[in-house]
Amino acid sequence: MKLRKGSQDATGLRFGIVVAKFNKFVTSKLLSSCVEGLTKQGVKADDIEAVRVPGAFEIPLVARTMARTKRFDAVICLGAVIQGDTPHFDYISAEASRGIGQAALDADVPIIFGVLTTHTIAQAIERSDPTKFNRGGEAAKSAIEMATVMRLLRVGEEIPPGVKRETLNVKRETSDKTRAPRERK
Ligand code: INI
Repeated sequence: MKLRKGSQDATGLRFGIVVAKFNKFVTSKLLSSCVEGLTKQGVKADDIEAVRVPGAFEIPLVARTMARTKRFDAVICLGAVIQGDTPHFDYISAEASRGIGQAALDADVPIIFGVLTTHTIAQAIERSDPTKFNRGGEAAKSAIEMATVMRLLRVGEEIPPGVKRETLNVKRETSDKTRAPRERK
């Protein structure tokens, strides 16, 4: 059996983040822990681009748009949907999760679901706290793992079936040619 798995070495990887403004007291913590999680693993600050959106409902469209640019190895979605007295919570959380999953499949780029859906404010605070559940940091780890595993798989994709890797001049790592050019500043 050949077991393929990602790693936590994020050197040279680029990440997009979509973060909801709604419940900012929670999402700002998710954002800071997520960025810290990425940089700790070797991502350069210049290789992280974050976009704010009004609420979790707006996340999928922006995540899909970012992913489709192919400028990112993964896109991370951060938000906090907290249950209230009306069914609003159900609509927002269902649409955010469905839309984020669909966006990843449409764009063919990993998109990470770092949206908290909680019954109470206390639960949301606990989950965003870097000293407790640290969901922002967890989202960063998932993004790095998915980005690295997709790279491994994509190197295989470039080789036609039946052709041995050794007969080709293909390096193990994805070459820069397979990545979209960086934007000029
Ligand atoms: N957006 C959230 O991110 N979290 C919530 O808890 C929330 N609640 O409860 O209403 C919320 N609503 C806003 C929504 O995401 C949209 O921004 C709004 O409906 C405009 O489309």
